[in-house]
Amino acid sequence: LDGLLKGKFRGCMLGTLLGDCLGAPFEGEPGSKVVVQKFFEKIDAPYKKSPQKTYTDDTAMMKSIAKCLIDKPSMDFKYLANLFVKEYYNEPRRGYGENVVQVFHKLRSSKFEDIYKPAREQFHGTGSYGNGGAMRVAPIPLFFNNNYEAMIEAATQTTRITHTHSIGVNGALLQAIAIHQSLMLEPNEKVDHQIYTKKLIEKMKAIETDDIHDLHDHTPYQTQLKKVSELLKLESSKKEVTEDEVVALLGNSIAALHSVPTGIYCYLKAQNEISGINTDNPFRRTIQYAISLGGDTDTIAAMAGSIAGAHYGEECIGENLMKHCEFVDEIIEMADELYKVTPKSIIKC
Ligand code: R7I
Ligand code: MG
Ligand code: MG
Ligand code: MG
Repeated sequence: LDGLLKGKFRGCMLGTLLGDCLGAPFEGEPGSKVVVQKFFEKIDAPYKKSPQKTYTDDTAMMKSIAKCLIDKPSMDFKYLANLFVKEYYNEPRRGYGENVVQVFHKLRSSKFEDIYKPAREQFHGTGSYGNGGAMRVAPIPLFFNNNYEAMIEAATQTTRITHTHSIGVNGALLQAIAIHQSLMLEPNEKVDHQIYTKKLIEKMKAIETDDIHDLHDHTPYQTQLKKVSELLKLESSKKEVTEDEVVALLGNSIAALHSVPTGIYCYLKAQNEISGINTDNPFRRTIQYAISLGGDTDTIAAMAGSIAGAHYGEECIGENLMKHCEFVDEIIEMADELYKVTPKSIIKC
């Protein structure tokens, strides 16, 4: 059991890294199954030498969350704000969101006096609804796998350093909950997508309680998850759903509402074969399909990849794909360190 959970920590964090590195070259593109299949055929082959893909802000910020938990397992959010800012100023060209950099500037110039104030001021005081909170959250459900309430609290506070809009925060919570749910599964077990989405909807019911004043729908994530569930149900009755239909229904943008449920859909759909995606490996199928949707490819693949990695574990992540990504060894080391400081769990896999 010990080894199993350790492999799931690695799988989950590598899922973020690989989705990010392999998705980044396609970010902002319209999406094409054929082009992405060719790309994966090229890199998922032995002895293939090609330049490594670099990671972006998604992984950069996930690293900071993991480091914070490793250095301060009691969770020090001011320390985390410092790590985000330090990481950004060390390597500002990692493709950060256009507006989040203002938060880093303000945090630094205010000497971290109120770590939540700069994020609150974003977008004329509404806060950001971008997917930046969700994309980096993976270490939180790993570390708090044994304490759901603490996971929710920590995921909320880590997100609020940059994103205070309820859509931004609740997107990060949904992503954390999905990882947590998949961590509990047997690696070879196929999960029933109707039960899986129903559980997510129930948990979001407890979260989407406050009035969201600038939206007509006060339970937007539950609405999105119902669409995910309907799509998967349709497909089990052998209906083909095209990428265009998925994007039109669920979205593929940098908005958390239009990317977090999409990532969950990619993970669940990719448990089974997908036409035009030629691989037997469900981890590769997950990120390859996510990238085929176009749009915010690095982030949707990173989110879907971390859920898939939490389910299948590192065994499922192919050597060939890893060889094409920067920072793999460092992420494995971090996952192991995080595992070491994680309170011993009673998790049932
Ligand atoms: O959410 P964030 O960290 O960006 C993450 C994305 C991922 O795709 C990464 O891979 C990287 O490419 O960026 O950064 P933010 O700047 O807070 O939000 C991202 C974008 O979402 C903003 O630049 C806006 O375009 C949009 N956005 C909003 N637009 C209008 N009103 C976010 N919140 C709002 C809003 O309230
Ligand atoms: Mg990115
Ligand atoms: Mg971008
Ligand atoms: Mg992105």
